[in-house]
Amino acid sequence: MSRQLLVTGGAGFIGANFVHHWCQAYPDDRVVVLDALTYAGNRRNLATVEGRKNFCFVQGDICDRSIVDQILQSENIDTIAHFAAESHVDRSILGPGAFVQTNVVGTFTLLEAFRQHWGVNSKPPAYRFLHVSTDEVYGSLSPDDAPFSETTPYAPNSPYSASKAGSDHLVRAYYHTYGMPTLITNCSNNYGPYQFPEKLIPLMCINTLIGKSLPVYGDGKNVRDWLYVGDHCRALDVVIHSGIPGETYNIGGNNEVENINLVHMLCHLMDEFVPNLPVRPSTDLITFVKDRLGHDRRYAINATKIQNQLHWTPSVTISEGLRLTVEWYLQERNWWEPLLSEEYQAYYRKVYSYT
Ligand code: NAD
Ligand code: TDX
Repeated sequence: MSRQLLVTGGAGFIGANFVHHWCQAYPDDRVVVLDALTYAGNRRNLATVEGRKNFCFVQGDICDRSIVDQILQSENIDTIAHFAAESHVDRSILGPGAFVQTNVVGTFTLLEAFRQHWGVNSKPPAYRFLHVSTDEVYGSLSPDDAPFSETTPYAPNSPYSASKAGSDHLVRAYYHTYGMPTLITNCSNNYGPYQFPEKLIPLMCINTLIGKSLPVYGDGKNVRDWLYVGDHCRALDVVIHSGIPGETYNIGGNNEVENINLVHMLCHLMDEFVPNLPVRPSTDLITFVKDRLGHDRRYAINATKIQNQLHWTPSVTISEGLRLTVEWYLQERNWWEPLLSEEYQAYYRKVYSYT
């Protein structure tokens, strides 16, 4: 069966990787991207699929009900893959309002529009609403705690994770109340091509290349569970095709790494790949800076449910994935240089006020 997909946030990091994956794997499916092109959205992320007859890009806000209704109807959408969000924790600390608006109100708008569209079409069993969420909704783990499972109670600690938790609860309620065929995924930290420069891995790669200090928050011993973005996209594919409506699936890489160790790994790759770095060894650029407010200590995912029930496992190891990612940022200087705009520099000064 071919699908007509609406991908919200498809011009962002994971959304664009997902669109590439889907267009390659299912060339007969229709893919419509709805994206507001905020600072994090970039039409160039979709350059390789623009021009395909089964692809269409619409610039618009997920909070705009009329535009959402119009796309659902005119494109006869049967599947929503919902990525659009404000996604950066540090920005949510500086200004939480946009997070509540897009992540909560935007998700609510999509749910309402899809509920109406699904009902008008006599509730077809193949319809799906996939909500792409995060492991951050579960809060923070101590070193000896078991990894997050699908039954771990929610305990979000940042405005970002609280807004994602709010949206998860709404999605869950639409299944339980209306029987709408929703699916929720909670994934760990992604990395790979097209990630905006503000996030840890691209930030460290870019700063090393331009000889800027590498800001590590606090003692650098916070732990994240890293997953290569292509593996996340394959997991979302199996959840859309084989996931059971109403269910939640945790997705993770089984790759717990302390931030400081990750930064060291990146520095070593940079030293290996780039002979003429402004500062060598690049570890000399590492600077411990004031900690992020409310900084979660450790995230870790127990992904046995999706592994056992849907037969998904990550395929890219952390060392392979970091190598691929560093190579991409080295080759794609023309992609990231324009993103270091005046607006970005102003944001950077606010977060890293020591510079
Ligand atoms: P991103 O910030 O790179 O991209 C977000 C995209 O959404 C951008 O293209 C932006 O223009 C668009 N957008 C923002 N507000 C919008 C609005 N109101 N209307 C329409 N489009 C809007 O984010 P990402 O890292 O690709 O994350 C995608 C999703 O995956 C998010 O929902 C995030 O919570 C979730 N997630 C991310 C990670 C991660 O490590 N990056 C991990 C787990 C889950
Ligand atoms: O300059 C930095 N220095 C630093 O030490 C930055 C940007 C980050 N960090 C630390 C904070 C975190 O412990 O590195 C870790 C990773 O930081 P981010 O890349 O900002 O990711 P995180 O806050 O963990 O959230 C990410 O993963 C879960 C995504 O941004 C979220 O959208 C996703 O839900």
